Amino acid sequence: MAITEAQFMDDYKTRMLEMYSSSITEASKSQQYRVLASVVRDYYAKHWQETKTRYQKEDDKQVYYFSIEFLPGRFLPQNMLNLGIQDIVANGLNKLGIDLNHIIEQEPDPGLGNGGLGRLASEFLDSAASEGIAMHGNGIRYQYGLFKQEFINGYQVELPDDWLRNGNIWEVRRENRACVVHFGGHVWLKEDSFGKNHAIYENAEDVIAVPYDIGIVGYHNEVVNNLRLWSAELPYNEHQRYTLAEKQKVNEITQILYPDDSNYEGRLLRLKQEYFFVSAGVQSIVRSYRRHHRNLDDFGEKISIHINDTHPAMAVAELMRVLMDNESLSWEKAWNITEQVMSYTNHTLLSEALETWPEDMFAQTVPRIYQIVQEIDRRFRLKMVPLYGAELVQSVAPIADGYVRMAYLAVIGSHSVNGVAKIHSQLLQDSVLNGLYRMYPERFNNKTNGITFRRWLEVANPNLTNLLDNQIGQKWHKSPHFLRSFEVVAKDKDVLKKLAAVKHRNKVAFANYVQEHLHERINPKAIFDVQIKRLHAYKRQLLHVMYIIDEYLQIKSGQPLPNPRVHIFGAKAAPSYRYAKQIIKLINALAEQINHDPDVKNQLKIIFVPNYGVSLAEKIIPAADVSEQISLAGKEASGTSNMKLMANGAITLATMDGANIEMFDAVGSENMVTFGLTVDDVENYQNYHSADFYSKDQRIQRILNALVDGTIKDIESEGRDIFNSLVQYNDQYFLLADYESYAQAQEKIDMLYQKPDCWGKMMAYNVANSGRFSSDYTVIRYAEDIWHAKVPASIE
Ligand code: H53
Repeated sequence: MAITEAQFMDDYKTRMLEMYSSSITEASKSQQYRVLASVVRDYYAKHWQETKTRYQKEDDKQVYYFSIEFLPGRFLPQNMLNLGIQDIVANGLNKLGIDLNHIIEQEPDPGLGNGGLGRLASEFLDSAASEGIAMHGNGIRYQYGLFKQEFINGYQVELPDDWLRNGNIWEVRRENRACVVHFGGHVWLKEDSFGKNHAIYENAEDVIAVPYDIGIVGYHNEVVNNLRLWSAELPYNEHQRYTLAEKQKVNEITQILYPDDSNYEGRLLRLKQEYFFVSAGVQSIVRSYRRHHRNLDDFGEKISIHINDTHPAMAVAELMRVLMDNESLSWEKAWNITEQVMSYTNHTLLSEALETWPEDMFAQTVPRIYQIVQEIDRRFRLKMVPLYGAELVQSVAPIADGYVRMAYLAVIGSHSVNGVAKIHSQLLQDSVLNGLYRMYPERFNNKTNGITFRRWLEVANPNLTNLLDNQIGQKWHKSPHFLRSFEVVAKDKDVLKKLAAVKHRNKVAFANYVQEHLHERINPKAIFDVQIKRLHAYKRQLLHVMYIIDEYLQIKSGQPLPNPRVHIFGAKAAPSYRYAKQIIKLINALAEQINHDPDVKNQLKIIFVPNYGVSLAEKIIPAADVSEQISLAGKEASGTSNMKLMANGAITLATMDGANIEMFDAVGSENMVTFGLTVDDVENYQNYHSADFYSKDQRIQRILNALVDGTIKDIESEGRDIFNSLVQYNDQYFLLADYESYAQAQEKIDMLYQKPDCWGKMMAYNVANSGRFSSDYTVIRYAEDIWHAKVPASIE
């Protein structure tokens, strides 16, 4: 973008006056932030409008990514980077006496997602815009984001995340694009004098969906796509007055994000949320298409709707509804279009995360959608029973045993179904979706997740970015495959030293952050051993904790550790997930004890960073030495923090699960430390008795006893429950079976860390081979194989 420093300073001062009638020095930091955000928004406003017009003029296929979560992180640094103005802004502000880094810290992270799913959706938006692919987000504008996490006495406490308190500079409310969404009541079909059916809604509850649009700025390419988030409001009617209770009931729909990650709770409000953003999204897509097309003949060629996990699966039935009830298409014509338009990504194999709605709740909440799903079910059975038999068909039909099954609906209504890592896609075909795979094998494919190097290197790790730029040039900014050449360059010992110096500088920066915010001193020479992800039993933070206890007992018995270690955790637990919260308490209790035990003498520290989210990840990841990716094999669909940490030169300590397997293929066995049961081992494990591991292995015994014998203070009930889960209730996630191999892997890490040349080479190989995990490539594969959308940028 062609803007000079002088021009920027002028724009900034003027905007400060316009918005706050204030001078720069008088303004608060938060005002300084809002002024800057508003100026930056102006810089892409024209591109935003022009992108829209160009798409219309060229009649490009438009892709809509429907997701109940987005996790964009701060927009300001990303937008400045993508517009190519970060240096101009930093220098200009500097001259005005403002430190850009302080201003960036003022922007709250939009809490519109829980974890991997939402973050991936945002990375895809960034990548699509950067590749010039016409892809837009469709989701919910939650008034309150995921809760703000605090620890009180080591327990997780959830506080509201009022992220919109000071408004959101990046969004534009578009009342003129509002839609009506019908809930409940009765629906019947009335034939008009031309023999066409019309759906008549009686006693339905109408809710207005008002869109708020956020521009998604592409990287140096003047493309700005759209993220449309819907907010629920009451219909405006001057004759009708509403009670407070009625208003609250409607506002409730978009008030709060459900704090569950890969876990499903069959709650009515969630069903409403899902239909709300799906219906509004589908209606607005059809309406805007109709503004520029005389009929719907080419709709399937020009529109793609992507169903991100099962939450938006009702899009299948909603598009059918709109095409039949509003556009008077026949079932057959509408169904052909729907199959052509829809595609679905599955993100989990966990049965507890696959949505199934009780039929009566579904029928009462979205009666017309229920009728349509019933008809989809009837036709599916009619076609498939003669081919595959009643039993198989029953096992995968959209409605069975009193439930509407969203994953099956999504597969049946889409032309493409994908998993998010090779192994995950394979397991989907072999197990969870096997019945449907047999019926529609051509629909199934894999799209391994990816990350955006712009945020995880250029924004988050300027030190490493500079080193890479100096060593291999800047081509990797546009095509991360070029990182590969760092492998060759890094054969030079001098470069490895520089790489080590970068890591050290990042560790010092994080140590300073920890000291300032958590009042704990950590030694930057220690191994920074990082596990950052939602707290979930299958992710096995507890395995990591077992090793810390092991280390602690070792120190207490008089043996020093080979290297000092800092174990860094970031994790939120769903508020209703008792076991996960007990593990949080355990980690905090251990931290309290170990960090203050004079015998430990700073050999060992635990830092549990509260309120983990995108902005904290940007601070932790560049400083990480070890990346813990230790889920039970077969449980983590892909993972994405594994890729971010790899790109930042952390060494992965991993089970053969999700995308770890592809990372292993990329770097080779010398550059990654793996351990534990494989998917096949887990599947073939006959008669697992965790109690045997406890009784036979003295090391495990010592560790687990520490949970219940008072060695670890202040965890009376948690220690006992956790102990029981592992010993009495047969350790669902095979921690004890994997412990020995995990501990050996940790010992290997210690050994490798003591050889700086070797460690440096491993770091370099990880950085150099991470390029293939760029979400730019992933999105291009979606565009080419699934959406059949134009990919303008040629990739080198
Ligand atoms: O999605 C990530 C995966 C990760 C998986 C996660 C996920 C959620 O965050 C929420 C719901 C869900 O079904 C899956 O757990 O393995 O990397 C993006 O694909």
